[in-house]
Amino acid sequence: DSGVQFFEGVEKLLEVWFTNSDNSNKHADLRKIPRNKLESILKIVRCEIISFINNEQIDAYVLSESSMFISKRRFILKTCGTTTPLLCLQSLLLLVEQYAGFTEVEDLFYSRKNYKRPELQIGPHQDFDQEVALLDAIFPDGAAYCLGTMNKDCWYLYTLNPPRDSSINNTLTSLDPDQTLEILMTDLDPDVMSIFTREECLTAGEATKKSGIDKIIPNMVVDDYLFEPCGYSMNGISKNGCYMTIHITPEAEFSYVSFETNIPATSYREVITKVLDTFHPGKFVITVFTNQTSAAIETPKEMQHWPAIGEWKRRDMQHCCFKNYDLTYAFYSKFPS
Ligand code: PUT
Repeated sequence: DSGVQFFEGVEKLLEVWFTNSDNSNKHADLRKIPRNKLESILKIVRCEIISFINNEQIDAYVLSESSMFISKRRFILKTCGTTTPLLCLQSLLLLVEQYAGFTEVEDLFYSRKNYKRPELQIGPHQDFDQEVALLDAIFPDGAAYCLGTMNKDCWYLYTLNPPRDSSINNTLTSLDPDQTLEILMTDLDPDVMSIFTREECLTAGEATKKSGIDKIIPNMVVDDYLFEPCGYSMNGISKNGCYMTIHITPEAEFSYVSFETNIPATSYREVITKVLDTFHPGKFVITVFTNQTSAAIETPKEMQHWPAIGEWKRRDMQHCCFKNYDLTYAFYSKFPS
């Protein structure tokens, strides 16, 4: 025992899209939910807001445990540690109806990597079955998946996948282009991780520059935070509503870094390479969601041609087709585990 207090960097990620089935309220907007109501939701989740930036398209919050992004009809909550995001779901749905003016959940994604120490989590987050039971009680069309190796590194997903009926026009289908890239990294280079400590950097801005995070997706407005004595979070947003977010648990015994963005690109090869060159992980999971109108629609096909990325070899790859999205999951590592 090294005496270092364990911290679970692996996040639970909830993304919910809302709509009005009959277009009844053009002024519906999730950003109408008052700040004190958001704070009460986050209390249920066991975290709090520590910083905020916004523009016309998106509100971005750095939380004590990761991030929250709110735009007109998309709500994203990403929380690490022993937070309990699924416990706030019912209250969130009520607030959305009461304040934001949406009547329907159009799409929902709840995902996470396997934890390093699942036994330290609080119910229902100790195992995926419990999480699924909670979600199934709310969503009749929910579908649960595990991608990757169930006894080693894997990634869980719960999403809405209603049975298709070609005779009915699905009026809820969104045509807005959308895509999400996530890279979840473990066993990171200790020399890179030491940047994200108060011993090596006095400010978050210094860590952002020194690590090269500012170069991964340039020209974003950045809100970064360096924790005491170590740990780092950043949100980046751009005028068109795109976001990026990075969260770092640097301790060698349980190092973890997550990267997520929704920037459109015809290929993610460059951004993935930049992320890997910045953090030097031992292993990582990549997930890419693309909908029918996304510029990144060819990414799943392109990824089939990446049996290796630099020094990392692909150990696993899976592809799923959902209601509105295609999903590609891949796991890479330097060494076979
Ligand atoms: N994290 C889920 C992403 C879905 C597509 N935006």
